Amino acid sequence: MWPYKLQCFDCQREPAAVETGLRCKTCDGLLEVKFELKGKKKPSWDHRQVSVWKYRELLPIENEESIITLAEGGTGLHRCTRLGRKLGLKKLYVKNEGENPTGSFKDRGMTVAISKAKELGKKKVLCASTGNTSASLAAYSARAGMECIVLVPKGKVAGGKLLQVAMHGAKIIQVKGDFDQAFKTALKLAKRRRDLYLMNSINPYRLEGQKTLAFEISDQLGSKAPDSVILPVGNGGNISAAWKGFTEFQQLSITKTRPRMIGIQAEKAAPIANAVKRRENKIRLVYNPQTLATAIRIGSPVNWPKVLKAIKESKGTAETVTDSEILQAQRELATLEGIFVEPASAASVAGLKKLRANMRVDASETIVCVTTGHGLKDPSVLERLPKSRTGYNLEITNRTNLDALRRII
Ligand code: AN7
Repeated sequence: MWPYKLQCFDCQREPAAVETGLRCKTCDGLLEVKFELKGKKKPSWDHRQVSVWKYRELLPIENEESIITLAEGGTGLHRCTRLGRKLGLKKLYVKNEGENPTGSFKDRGMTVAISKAKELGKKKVLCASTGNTSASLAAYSARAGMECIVLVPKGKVAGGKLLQVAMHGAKIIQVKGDFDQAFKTALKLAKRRRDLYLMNSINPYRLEGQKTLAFEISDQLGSKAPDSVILPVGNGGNISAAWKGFTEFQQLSITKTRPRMIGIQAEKAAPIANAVKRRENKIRLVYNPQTLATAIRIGSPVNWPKVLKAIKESKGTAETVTDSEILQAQRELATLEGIFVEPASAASVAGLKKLRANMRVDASETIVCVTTGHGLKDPSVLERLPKSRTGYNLEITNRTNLDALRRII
């Protein structure tokens, strides 16, 4: 690990004794890990396999013995020629984060944050979640031998995710309300109970793990940053972490350029995309956010200042998509490319389609859509598939012959 400091994202102060704090003591701003990269050269890591810990010099863990890992990162960057042709794009890639150990991008951040928790001597970890964060935390805390408590919005978490949390033995608290209320409760709890360490993306160490998404994309493209990166946005941790990653690679002269960062939200849960569209530098909270992409059903995203800065600095943009656009993109990616992602993840592809239709991305651009979670996380989508996709009935009797299938095959 290279030396780093914890710093306030807003007032740039270095608050004292912040190792366990989650906000700046002076101005209540978000915290950020800062590595001093001036004059530094790329570490000699080319011989290491692509993974989160390949980049350990740029991760804030002091002792290698503290590392808790399930082999995260190293996910595929898949060239998508069939989908690309349909959208009139020459160089379209999907970075499929569903290939991580618990099936979502959250594992990148969790391996780093749980390792930090261990370094800090924490025994109990806590998060509020729309599903994936809790599934990931439940797995990593089990691996670390720590107690885990998760707060989830009752009845609004996809079945696969809830199964994961239950299987790993975390304590599940079902909150009557949505994610934003669950998160508020978790924040209060973490303030009151110092023995509980909050692992949401307000935790700056988690975002350090998540920035490796940008490192891997650049490495997989041969030390080149793409022109545009498109991600689904909920709390905004991932898009801001990816921007930090692209920035650090440019500072180390590994890449020459940085991509446009493009965030996609569901139409009725879009505080950040709406602020970008209105050219406002603050968000307006969305009360009672709605979308079938439950992972990004968030109206009060904690990382919004980081997201708006990333989009502005990168000359990026944001867009909204409807639930039916999301479902259609999910099916297209699955049928054209063999990549099965959960609805929230398909929002990035749905957003790309919309931007392309409005000529806001060029045919020759190198574009990376990040798909954040595996399709098996949310089996409820089966009920929304057209009948033609869910099969035909065949009764087998003594007299059945293959002619019965002639109409279909
Ligand atoms: C599949 O699990 O917030 O913008 O509590 O599960 O970094 O919040 C999940 C978020 C995108 C949004 N795609 O990422 C949680 C949670 C999937 C997700 C996002 C989430 P951020």
